[in-house]
Amino acid sequence: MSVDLPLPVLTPNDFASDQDVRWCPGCGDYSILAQMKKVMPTLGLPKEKIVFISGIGCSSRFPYYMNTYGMHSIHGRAPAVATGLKTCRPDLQVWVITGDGDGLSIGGNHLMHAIRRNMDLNIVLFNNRIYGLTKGQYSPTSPAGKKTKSTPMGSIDNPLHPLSIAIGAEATFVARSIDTNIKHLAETLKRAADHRGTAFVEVYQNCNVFNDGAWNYAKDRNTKADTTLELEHGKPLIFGKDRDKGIRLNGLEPEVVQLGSGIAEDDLLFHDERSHEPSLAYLLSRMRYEDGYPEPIGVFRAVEKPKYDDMINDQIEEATKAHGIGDLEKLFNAGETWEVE
Ligand SMILES: Cc1ncc(C[n+]2csc(CCOP(=O)(O)OP(=O)(O)O)c2C)c(N)n1
Ligand code: SF4
Repeated sequence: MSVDLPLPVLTPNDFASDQDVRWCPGCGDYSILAQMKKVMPTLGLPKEKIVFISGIGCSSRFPYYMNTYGMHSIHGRAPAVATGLKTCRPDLQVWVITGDGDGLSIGGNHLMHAIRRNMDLNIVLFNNRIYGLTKGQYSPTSPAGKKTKSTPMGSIDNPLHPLSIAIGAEATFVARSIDTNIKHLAETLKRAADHRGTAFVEVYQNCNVFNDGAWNYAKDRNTKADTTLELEHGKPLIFGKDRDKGIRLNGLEPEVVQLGSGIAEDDLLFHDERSHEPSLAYLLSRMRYEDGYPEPIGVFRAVEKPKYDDMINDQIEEATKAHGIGDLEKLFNAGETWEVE
């Protein structure tokens, strides 16, 4: 007979591993780790039900530092490993930790398919717009013109924008936060954890050694009210130090407008994170500081859709009912087989 014992009350410290953290002092990764440890005890899960799976990169050292199950896998393949695990063990909460290089370069294909399947995974992409671990080559999110050791004359690649990719693949939960905005970051991670289906979170993360200040415009206390816009479901898109600016739709383009001069709140675009049509969320993902827009932070999209892990396990159950439990050895040797000598 098994008895369900009440869960022990856990604290952030219970989620700290005994490993020495090897990130450079001042790296934004520390803050993401601290917020993750803070969020974990609020999930009501025992530690052994939580798994962190990463690829390769500084960010991908993350699982070592969490006192949960974890796997530092191979470059770009964390979504594939996580997909296998979550399918076989739907009772686990599975997190994927990746970087802009790991997730969008070598792992782009894997990331896209995990997202479009709506696996119940929480994917956190640490975006520092550089390859940190390999000492500062440009990454898929580096801006055009970026000078690095691998692009001494400036990058001529068009950068990828992680949230546009995720929304393009119709992710059911899409959010952005910033390493230094710790309250917002914790709330965003918590919402991702609570979402059923793929939750994709981009975190603006500073690499103070190889790309220091990449996100300063969005962090500087003097400018951030004008360069970012906090999304709130059902609310108009308003921003600015005096909350006197907004975003209006002009045809198919977002337009920055000044409130008051004949323009009222009702004229603005209202945020609807629950819209099943992803076009407006995509439009938000295209608002960039360099094009004169405030960059949205918060939840862009949060919709319900059937989950891949549920559907595949339903199919397995149905097939087992119809045909009995399969025998892999028998299957391998079924039909026409031959031996190569
Ligand atoms: C198959 C393979 N190709 C290339 C590398 C080299 N490599 C290691 S980490 C990395 C990029 C990591 O960048 P990012 O995901 O942005 O992580 P960060 O270190 O910035 O956190 C590369 C190219 C590797 N380890 N394995
Ligand atoms: S190289 Fe950059 S991303 Fe890597 S640990 Fe150092 S500061 Fe962080």
